[in-house]
Amino acid sequence: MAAPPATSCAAANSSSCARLPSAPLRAPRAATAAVSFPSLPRPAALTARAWPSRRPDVAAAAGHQKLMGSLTNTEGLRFGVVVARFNEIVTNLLLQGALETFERYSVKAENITVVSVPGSFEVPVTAQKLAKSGKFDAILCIGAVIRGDTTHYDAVANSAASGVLSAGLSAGIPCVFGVLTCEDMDQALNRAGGKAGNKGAEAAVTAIEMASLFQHHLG
Ligand code: INI
Repeated sequence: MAAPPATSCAAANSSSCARLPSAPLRAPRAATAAVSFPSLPRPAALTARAWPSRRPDVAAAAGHQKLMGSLTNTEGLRFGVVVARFNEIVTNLLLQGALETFERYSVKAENITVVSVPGSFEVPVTAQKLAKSGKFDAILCIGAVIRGDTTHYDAVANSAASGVLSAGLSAGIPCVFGVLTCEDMDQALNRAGGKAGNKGAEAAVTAIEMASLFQHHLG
């Protein structure tokens, strides 16, 4: 996996700066809690979209306080990961990308709980239950909704998106949307470690930043 770009940050509070580690992955740790998954091929390199912006820090330059989650201070952050088994060939790749990313950012395996559910429709209620348990700083939701010949796709995709949103709003805990909504399996695989990167990995970066923001600044 290619090393992510380092970033600079003009914010006064250095804990808000997101400098990404350039060190290679450490040796794999023991499996995370709850479920075990078969070994899978490595996902492709992450795309740049999830990385912190390199643009000038307007708020800090103007003297305002700027709050932003850190990707480096992940000590003690706890994550729930809800993963749908429907289209499992895709969701396993997304999960793998997410777990590798958590490890890369030094989130301890014992602080990650993976919960497996039948389909993306079941993700929101599970995410809400975890988010309200008080045991997690953020919930990462993973699924793959792929358009078929029926309108079921729209119902599942819309329910997953609005459900994950309302889970986060009602619990007051970040619930991150790592559910792919795709036209076909090719498109889904491209986003699960293929040409378009790994959206599970990108969603994990978002979950870390949001968990840190809430833990360190908005708690
Ligand atoms: N679930 C998915 O996660 N992805 C899909 O593409 C999908 N489609 O297209 O049907 C899907 N359906 C199952 C759904 O999530 C529920 O498990 C089911 O309706 C039972 O509630």
